Amino acid sequence: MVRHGETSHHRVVSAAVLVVMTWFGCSSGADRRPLPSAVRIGPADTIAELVSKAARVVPSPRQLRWQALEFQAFVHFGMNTFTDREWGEGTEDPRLFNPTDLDAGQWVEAVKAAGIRGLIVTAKHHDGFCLWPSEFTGHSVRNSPWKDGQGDVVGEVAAACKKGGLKFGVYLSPWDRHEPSYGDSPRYNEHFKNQLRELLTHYGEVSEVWFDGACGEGPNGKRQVYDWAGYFALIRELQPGAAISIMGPDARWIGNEAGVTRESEWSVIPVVGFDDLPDEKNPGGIAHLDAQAQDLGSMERIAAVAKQGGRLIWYPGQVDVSIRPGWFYHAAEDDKVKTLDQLLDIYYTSVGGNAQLLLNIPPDKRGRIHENDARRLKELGDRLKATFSVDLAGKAEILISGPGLADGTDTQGRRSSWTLLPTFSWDLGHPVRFNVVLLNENLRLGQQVEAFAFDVWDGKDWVETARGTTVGWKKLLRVPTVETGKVRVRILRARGGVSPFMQPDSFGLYHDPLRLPATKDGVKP
Ligand code: FUL
Repeated sequence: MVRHGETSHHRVVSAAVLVVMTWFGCSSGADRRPLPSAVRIGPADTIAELVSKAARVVPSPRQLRWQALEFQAFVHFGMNTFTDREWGEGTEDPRLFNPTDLDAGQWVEAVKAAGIRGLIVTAKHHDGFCLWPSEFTGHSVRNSPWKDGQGDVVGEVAAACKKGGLKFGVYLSPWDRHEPSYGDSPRYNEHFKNQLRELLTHYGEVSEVWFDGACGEGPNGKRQVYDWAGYFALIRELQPGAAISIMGPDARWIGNEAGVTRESEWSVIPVVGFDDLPDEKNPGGIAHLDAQAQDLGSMERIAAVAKQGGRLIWYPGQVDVSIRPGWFYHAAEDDKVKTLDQLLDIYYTSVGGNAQLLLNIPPDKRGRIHENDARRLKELGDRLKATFSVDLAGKAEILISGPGLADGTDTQGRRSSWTLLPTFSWDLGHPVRFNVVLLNENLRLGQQVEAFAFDVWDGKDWVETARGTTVGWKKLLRVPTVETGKVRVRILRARGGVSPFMQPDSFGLYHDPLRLPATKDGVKP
């Protein structure tokens, strides 16, 4: 539990602070039970009760570690790299897999240059070809000419990640177009768990297991009933630290493959149904939700789900997007690598929009990240470093005011709970020139902010420069370049005891030296 006031790198000065701290204390820790990562909601809950339940849901320690990674690399590599396809049939000859110069160390260095902290490799894609010498199929590197069948791509990648200080994760496609037992549900589930066991026991620490939801079997295709609960339990047993993403309980798909986040990304998500509340021993099954819906977590949405009966879970978003049009390498796309501006837009709206960014960079037939992609990754990393290495807010003094503004009514006037809406002001001591603002919430106390405004002092008055909705793990605002000695954030709507900006690194001002002044994207909510 954060002890307010002690951990802040900003000096707190205000008479009002005592009031606010008392309120923080009441709202977050009055009863000393740990905050839950899931709660039930039902038709009997009033709006005020739903608001207070939503305010109390927090991430598991595993989810918090996952969120802190912020930016990971996805690496699609396999049979498709050699057949120039996106989805293989499962009938490809393993002898086609033959990288001439595979260098996992080069992958790691290339992605680290962008500031990436973890890497997830496609150990098996839908075609069933395994990048490790699985004992449970012949459809693998073992029957390829690469290293005379003695090679292990997964092993080389895991070792390179360890050496380079990157977290290591695996993508294992549940849909398998090669495996003969696929469709014979119990047999395939056994097979799949055997493969999972290999991946989770032979390669050291695995930080994430990524389960894809795609299945292209048509109406006459094979029908496999996946044993999700069994897969999850095995992962919890063998790699308790690993997050299970997408078809899994720890992180949800953002809903598109274009790198687009919602304006309001909530990590507290209502899902229909009273399935067992997941916990560490019982990760439960799949949470059924429409990951593509525009509104996943507003109070309106929570109220609608409560009417049917359900639960609120902590379920943060992950943005998977490729640096090229395809997920796998195609020489024809060498000049279609996303531009630096496109990548920056994606970075600011995902990492800076309460989501994790999983950027796919597909190695080529040599088994290396192509020069064009590597160059772009380096440009991205350099630009982010130039922007974020100095926090211009430094040791600014923080002033908290406005706790008397106690009105928790939402825009439709439907909310009856009382929410205190503070204003946080920073006196920078001297004029500072910046064009990026960083805000974050202490997620250990849940996600609270529903709307805020950012103002700068122009010497005479406060001028509103940006407005936003959710904050969550991190909100990055790109604002027009401005020079000022005072800034403030007004919380306009919140669910519970908001405690943003009270910890180290929870507020920052930065200057992107290469941003053109007053561009169209000047103010990004
Ligand atoms: C999709 C797959 O079908 C694509 O091939 C790719 O792996 C992407 C990340 O997920 O569902």
